[in-house]
Amino acid sequence: MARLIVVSNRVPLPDKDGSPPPGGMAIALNAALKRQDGLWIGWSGEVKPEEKEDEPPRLSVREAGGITYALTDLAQKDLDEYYNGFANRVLWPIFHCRVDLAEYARHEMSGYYRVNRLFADLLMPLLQEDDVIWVHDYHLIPLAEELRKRGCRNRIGFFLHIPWPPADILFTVPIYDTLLRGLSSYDLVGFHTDYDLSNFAECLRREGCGDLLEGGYCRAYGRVFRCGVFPISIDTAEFETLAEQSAGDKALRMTYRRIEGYDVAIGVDRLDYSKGIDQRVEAFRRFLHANAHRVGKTLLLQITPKSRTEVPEYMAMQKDIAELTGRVNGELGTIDWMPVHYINQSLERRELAGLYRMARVGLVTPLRDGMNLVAKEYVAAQHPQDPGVLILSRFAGAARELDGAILVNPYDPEAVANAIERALVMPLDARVERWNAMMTRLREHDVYRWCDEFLSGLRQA
Ligand code: ADQ
Repeated sequence: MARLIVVSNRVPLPDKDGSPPPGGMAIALNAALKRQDGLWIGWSGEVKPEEKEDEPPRLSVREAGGITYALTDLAQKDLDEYYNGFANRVLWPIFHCRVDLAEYARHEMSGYYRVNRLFADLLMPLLQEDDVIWVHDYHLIPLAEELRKRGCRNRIGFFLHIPWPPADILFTVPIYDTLLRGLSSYDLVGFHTDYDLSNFAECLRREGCGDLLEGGYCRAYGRVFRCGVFPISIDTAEFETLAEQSAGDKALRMTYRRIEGYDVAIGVDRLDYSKGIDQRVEAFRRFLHANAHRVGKTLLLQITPKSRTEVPEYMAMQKDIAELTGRVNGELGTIDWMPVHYINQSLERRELAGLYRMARVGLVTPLRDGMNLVAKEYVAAQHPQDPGVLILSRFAGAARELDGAILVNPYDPEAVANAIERALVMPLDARVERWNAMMTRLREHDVYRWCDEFLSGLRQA
């Protein structure tokens, strides 16, 4: 079997005993890499010391659990321009349809291409003839083109973890055509949903540079390559087991005792404007106003680790959400009850699974999301005989699959407020029926299947 090379901005390293870090995607990719004598290459997470900035980039290579990891440090300037700059202040907001938040700077765009060239330079000498390369996410769109320029003829696949935007939105990126052309150097380009794929095809058509062909192929910039829909998923069985175990875990029960007895709605998201956290808190406030009998009996548990703290929009958002939750708690809370529990912490997966299971409502209301794995984790963690109800934004990729959820428009706080009440009064048989439909899908389409389908698509490309 050909060797597999995974390239991503960050590389989830195994722990001291060689087990992969928690998280469905890392576990599935690790399994595939182990089978295929794999190599995972990316940024080490470390900044190059200033005195070494002019030295040529180097890879530090090590092996763990049958996989080779090749990591490079990046200079502060690279990080500022490529990661915090073009990737997270242009591509992330625009691909999430937040043109208003995008700040385009030419030097950052050059930094983005410079780091992609650096990755190509580092990878080229490691390549063997039959290696299959799988590139992940918006940080590395130009990588295949850079590898091709250096003579690489290997199969290269690309998977986009975030949504692909509609044409008029993409066209606000001043170098959108360079990005589109970059993707045409891959052999397979994968998206989460059919909406993303059709947005991509529309961009090519509008630009007059390509279109979809029969049988999952695409022609663009004179090259034919495969394009497909590969909805990412979770390790469903693992989450079911973790949630079951949490019921008998005494230490966890102690942690929960303060919220036991309340009807809990749970939100779990990285701190990011795409996740719609402030709109969700506002919807919860309106729900309490509209349903006086729920006051003192229901609470929103919002678990939100900070992310991308170097990007100014993220710092501002942290402050806004903290202020909003404070206002709602001040307005509606009493000495013995707080409506919103807002926690900026990262939790262990077993803790998350236990909290999902005790929450009667999973409130997953991003303004836009490539997939949203929290929605799938919430479903997998439910008790089969007494499942909670998932309220899901229609703008999350997961809404294309999880048809047992109550779908909502996250921009409409009254609709979300009504959905919370509907979820809380939903009879058991309706909850079980909805949950069964979603769980059947998640058991069949777990993260291992996602990984296998992408790799077999790439082999056929
Ligand atoms: P994210 O934007 O990070 O991922 P998501 O898919 O929801 O979003 O995944 C978040 C993961 O982080 C989940 O596994 C969740 O359990 C975990 N997590 C969140 N808060 C946590 C906390 N407080 N403690 C511990 N773990 C926490 C990007 C895209 C998504 C896409 C994924 C995968 O933005 O749309 O679904 O990649 O492709």
